[in-house]
Amino acid sequence: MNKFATVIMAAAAATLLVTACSKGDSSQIKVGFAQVGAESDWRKANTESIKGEADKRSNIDLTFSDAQQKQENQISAIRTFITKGVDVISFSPIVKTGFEDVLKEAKEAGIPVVLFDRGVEVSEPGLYKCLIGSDFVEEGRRAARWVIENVGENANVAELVGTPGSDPAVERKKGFEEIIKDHPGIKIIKSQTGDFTRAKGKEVMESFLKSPEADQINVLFAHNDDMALGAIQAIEEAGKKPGKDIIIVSIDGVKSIFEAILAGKANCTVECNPIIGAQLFDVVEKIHAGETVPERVYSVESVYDSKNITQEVVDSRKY
Ligand code: GYE
Repeated sequence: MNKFATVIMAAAAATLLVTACSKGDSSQIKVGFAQVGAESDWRKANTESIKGEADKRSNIDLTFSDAQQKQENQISAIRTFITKGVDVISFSPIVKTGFEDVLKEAKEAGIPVVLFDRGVEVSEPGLYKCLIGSDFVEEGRRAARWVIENVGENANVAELVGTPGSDPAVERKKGFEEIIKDHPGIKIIKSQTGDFTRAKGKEVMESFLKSPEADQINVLFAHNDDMALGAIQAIEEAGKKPGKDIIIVSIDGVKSIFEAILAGKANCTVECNPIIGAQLFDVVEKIHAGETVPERVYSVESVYDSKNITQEVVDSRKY
């Protein structure tokens, strides 16, 4: 073969490669993802991680749907994915129950499901391949241990609960209570949902601070940073000092709570990693290739407070 022909053939091969991998191509793995919504900084970072990772991988054709925190929207998005015949379905279940029927429909259609970030309660095994995400019970335990080590054996805790019935809200509460049950001086004296949002967190904290127990509250345990950030505003508006009069412990580890900790207005955040898009598509690719995947994949996380948060840590935080 002469040099010219070799160049032409190499160019043709390169074009083929590019075409074979371009988005919308039938050789790609079609993934339907049904997201919870955009309720928190954590969720926004998580969405970016999913979309960014899909963009990077030329073999992935992602259809992304936002359920705006409504389970019915999420279920109908999953049904649309089934009708479209995607290769893999993934979603972050808004709540733990109520997905059994649609999971069975996916199974009957032969479409594997990867649960992402949050788990579900189902009565039979085999309705999903894998759950990728954090250990929420452990996050709750870590928050409680921090309170015991840093506040001591006496604390009156106000709790801002996440979305009722959601995996992180149920399990974080469980983990926190599991640890404090052996410490009788630590009591949860107020507990209400703030639905994982800043606005609701503020509203509920305002009501806690107007209640007869207001002056007893010396610790706030918020199931996520956004609710804690809303509560900080409420505490300041009530003329108290967040981080001092009321010690604030929350979960996620978003940049804004790091800033609040540096400013002395919050005290501790238990990390919950939202940057798990790469883990998702690694699992998707394996399933598509017919490989077996573990039923549970955990994210790697730590605990942050004023001892390990510096300006550099804040500046390098991506979410
Ligand atoms: O903690 C919260 C978000 O499911 C882990 O959902 C996630 C939680 C996260 O809205 O901020």
